[in-house]
Amino acid sequence: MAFDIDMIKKVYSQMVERVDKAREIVGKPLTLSEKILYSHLWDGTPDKAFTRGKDYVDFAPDRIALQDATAQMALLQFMQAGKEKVAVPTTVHCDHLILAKQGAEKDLKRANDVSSEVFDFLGSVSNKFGIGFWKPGSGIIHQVVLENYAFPGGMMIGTDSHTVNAGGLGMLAIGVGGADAVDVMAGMAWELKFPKLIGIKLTGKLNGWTSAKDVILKVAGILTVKGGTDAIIEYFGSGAKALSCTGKGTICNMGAEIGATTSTFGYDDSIERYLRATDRADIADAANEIAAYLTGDDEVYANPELYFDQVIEIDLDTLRPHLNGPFTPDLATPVGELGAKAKANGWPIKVDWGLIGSCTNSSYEDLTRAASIAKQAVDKKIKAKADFGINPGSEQIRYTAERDGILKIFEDLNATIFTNACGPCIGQWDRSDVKGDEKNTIVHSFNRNFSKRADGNPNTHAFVGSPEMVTAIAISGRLDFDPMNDTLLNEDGEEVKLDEPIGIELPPNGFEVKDAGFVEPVADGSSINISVNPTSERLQLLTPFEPIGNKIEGAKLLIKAFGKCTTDHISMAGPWLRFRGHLDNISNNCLIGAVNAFGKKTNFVKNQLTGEFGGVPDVARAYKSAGIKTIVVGDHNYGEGSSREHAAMEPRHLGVVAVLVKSFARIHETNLKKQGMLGLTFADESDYDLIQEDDTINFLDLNEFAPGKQLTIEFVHTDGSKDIIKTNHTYNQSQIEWYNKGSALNLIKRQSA
Ligand code: MIC
Ligand code: SF4
Repeated sequence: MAFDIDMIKKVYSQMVERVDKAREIVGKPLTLSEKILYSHLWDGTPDKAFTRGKDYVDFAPDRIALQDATAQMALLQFMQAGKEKVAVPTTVHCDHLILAKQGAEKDLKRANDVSSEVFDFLGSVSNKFGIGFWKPGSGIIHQVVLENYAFPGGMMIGTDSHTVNAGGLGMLAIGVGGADAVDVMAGMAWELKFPKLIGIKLTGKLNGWTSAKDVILKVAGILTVKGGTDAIIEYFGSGAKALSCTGKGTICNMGAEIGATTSTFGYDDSIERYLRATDRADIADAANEIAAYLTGDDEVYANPELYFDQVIEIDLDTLRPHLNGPFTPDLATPVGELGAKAKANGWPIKVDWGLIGSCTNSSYEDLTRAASIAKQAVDKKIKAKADFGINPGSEQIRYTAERDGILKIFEDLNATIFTNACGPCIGQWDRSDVKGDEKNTIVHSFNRNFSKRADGNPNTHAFVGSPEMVTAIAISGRLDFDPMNDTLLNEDGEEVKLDEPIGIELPPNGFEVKDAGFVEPVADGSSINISVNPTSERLQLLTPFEPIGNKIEGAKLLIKAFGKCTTDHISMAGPWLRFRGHLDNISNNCLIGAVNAFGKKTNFVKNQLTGEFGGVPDVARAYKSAGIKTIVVGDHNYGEGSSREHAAMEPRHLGVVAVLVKSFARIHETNLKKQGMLGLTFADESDYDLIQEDDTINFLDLNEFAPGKQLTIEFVHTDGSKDIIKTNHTYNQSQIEWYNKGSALNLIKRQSA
């Protein structure tokens, strides 16, 4: 039986009336995305149509998921909101804090020792406030959500950008910062700009080496890392129906890499099969009763150009397997063409590691397809040239894969089976084969490959591919290997070829698990006390931010970031995940990965008070103690990647008042607003070039801060000359209130008091 089935039935019971009403108001057939959006309005039944890409709308999500690395800050904020219980079903998943080193058993034990303080804190806060708790080792948040909580037609938010994975089950699942989750946990509406809609029509059928992963690798190549910003991507067509539910999940998961608000698929047979296979026949039965409401209207899919803002068509019959990278997930190259490209660019051809799993690609189908390649290597006497590691997505997947002999196949290839957790995908990887900054190549089936992400080494060239392609490449040990055309030499000196992968969509003997790792909260948690040790280096209670006020004069430039500046550059993960619950300590990584436009070095900026250069956090702290406000300047898609609100809270804590960039990634822009800061964009992009290292900065009309009104900023250069520039912002009136009060949380606290 499904969790929270009554909630799901309630959603379905309202859906028919709300969708019918929306269709009448909008005056035309509806996409699935619109059906879900209009049936989740905070105000109930729709009474007006919204303008895509423009109107801010209040929504009522059905559920929330948090993972350990973001939950700490989210729950530290929620604890201040003055509530007894969470207002909607919520879960916490311990998956990001487990270092991959020696294999599952030892690694999990070590993590439970090293991070017991944090896990105990998350466990007791969950118990107190009625939150379901998934222990370390239970699996990666998005797999566990897909297996247990996602449902067609639902809307959820999660404090992780890959929450969007649940779109594979026909949901609108959206990644947010912790402060957004706090709103909903506290029983308030969740605000989102009504998204634009991109329709992707899939025709044909996947075949041979091509997998669901290649659909999204291709889409990333077409749309680039910012092409999905402020849009929902809806997949449809015969090719979509032919994909497995978990394959759909993979495609939706990596929608985060193109900045999409979320991605989704209409309810169909494969989704029904997955629901039944994961013991949720009750949801499948309920969904079948309103099936037409859980997918787009026929007219929409027949003439998509009339209903979507943009339409892309991909023919799965001819789609080729891809490898994307290095350093960015949208650099798409068909397998077979990578050798020449790598040579031209100096990317190492030798592959040192193949890694599969993660929240993106660890389904039963993924593992069986990869295992079918691994088995051939063993049978045909080929030794894997690269090291090989696997992070199963959940204990249920791991247990079932072990029972069915799949893990044994990988072990025969000398693979290390790591914990059911994020591991190397988030830099939780104690990699011993490469020393220092040595140039090297790895391939993985994860979603992100930003610089330094997996192992902290800026010279690790990471390429993203399907699990079966990663397996083949790892076996060959070469980036230019094309398993469709090339042969390998086996131990007997014979040339052998790998046959096409064969996968099994769902386990023929059903999923099985002994201890899934779930802890249900007590019914009444009011007597549970949460204590945070004041000397802890991992957890720190929050002190409310003071409002910045409407006078910013004499501010200094902390850093002008050059080029790609993701949340990994702003607040690195890996070893720093250890401080995610301690704002002051984690602030010591603030912007240390960003490249300074002056001098092109990382973590090396001028302190204008002394004329000396220092690390970004140190210089920021120097300005802060001198009572000087600072600003950060950046390029396009600033804050791409993670939902981590630390990337906003750290600069805020260190005295940064405004972040001025060419464009923002959606979640990060909201995170800045929530923490009571100014997130601004250049009205004229080329003004970025006017800003100099020693500038003194004055805001000229901040006292007139209002929706839709530009803000004017004066940059006074050291030679006495000035540039006065216009900046845009997207604050509405209530978001300006967050700024005025110092943060959104300060406002909630006032309201509950
Ligand atoms: C990621 O994949 O970058 C993460 C780590 O899961 C983040 C969340 C975090 O920073 O804790 C995300 O995707 O939001
Ligand atoms: Fe974990 Fe990687 Fe998925 Fe993020 S992308 S949730 S780090 S597995």
